[in-house]
Amino acid sequence: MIEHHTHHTGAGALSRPRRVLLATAAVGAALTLAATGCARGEDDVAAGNAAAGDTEGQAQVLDEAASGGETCNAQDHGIEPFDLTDKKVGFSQSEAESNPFRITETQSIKDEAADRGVELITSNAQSDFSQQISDVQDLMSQGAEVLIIAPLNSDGWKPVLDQARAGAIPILTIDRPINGTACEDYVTFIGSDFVEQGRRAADQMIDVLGGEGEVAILLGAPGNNVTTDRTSGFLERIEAEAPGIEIVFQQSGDFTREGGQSVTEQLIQSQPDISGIYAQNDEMGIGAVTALNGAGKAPGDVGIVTVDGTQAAVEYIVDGWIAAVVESNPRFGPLAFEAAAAFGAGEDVGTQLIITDREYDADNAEEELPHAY
Ligand code: GZL
Repeated sequence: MIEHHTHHTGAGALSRPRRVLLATAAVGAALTLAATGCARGEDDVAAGNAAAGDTEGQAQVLDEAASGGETCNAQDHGIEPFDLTDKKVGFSQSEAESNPFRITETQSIKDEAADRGVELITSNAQSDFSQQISDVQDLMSQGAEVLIIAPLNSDGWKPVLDQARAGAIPILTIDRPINGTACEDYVTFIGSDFVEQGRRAADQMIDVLGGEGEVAILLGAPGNNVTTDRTSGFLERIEAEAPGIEIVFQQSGDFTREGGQSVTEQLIQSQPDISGIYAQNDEMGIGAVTALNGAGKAPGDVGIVTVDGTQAAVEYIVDGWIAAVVESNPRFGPLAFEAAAAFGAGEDVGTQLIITDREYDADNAEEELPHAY
């Protein structure tokens, strides 16, 4: 189902200073401490959150040091330069908007389009990949001339890529990448560093367990890089920093609350004294809390670390159920439209733009709760 959002050109569209999103050389910088293989301490968490700046729906801080890849411009891509405010933009959302990550992500796109006076049409594939392919084809047949896609899976996009290329329709991917060739199949990927999120979750798990114990992983949905990257970053850091921690269970909860709850119910049957649970998103972590509570566990009995940064999960830190949450920032609207506008104006745009993610734990959850979504 395609929704139509038309807005009058706001003054903001003309007065906005345009930052060219050039990929800078990924030299070491404060925000990529963990990338150099060393664990993050509390002051690194505080420094990272401070650098994330004001993130309630405002323009996201680009983690320039983590952003890499080549640059791309309209000429390289074989597309005539354009003024974005003259174009109809199509946005394809992947998962059902029951997850606050998806609700916030879609709202960020809609808000930025309205702010810039850009005509927007949107679709939601309700977590069905074949539906998302036909959604994007429908957006193009409804006249979308620029596409912003939050892909459910990273592979299987060839029919859409071919159709978009034939129609000189630039694609910007947010949230998860589409496997293809930058500046041919898509202009840029804008998202988090999911491997880094896994490393940061491991640092938090090591901290809460004191480096000792048995840990279960609630894996995300299969078939996309978020799950594989959040797993590889976590395992890499645990192996490097905490030989006393053993991973004794890994099962997918499909990134949903119901999935997290049912997998955790199975887990505590087989491992009643599990020390820690790494849930690869907040929704599964919240489901895990429901299961643990139902099994008579108390807050803090199990060290839970999750990824996303939703209000319910950060509130669970305040309540003592969850130990830490690594943010996965969904507010891609400002960066996506800034990249699309710069690309249309013929400017160079980085082909991999990494967004800065906050971190929440017992030391800062109450104070930083307003940044949660
Ligand atoms: C991350 C995004 C993930 C979120 C989950 O960019 O793709 O998918 O972390 C969501 O909440 O299901």
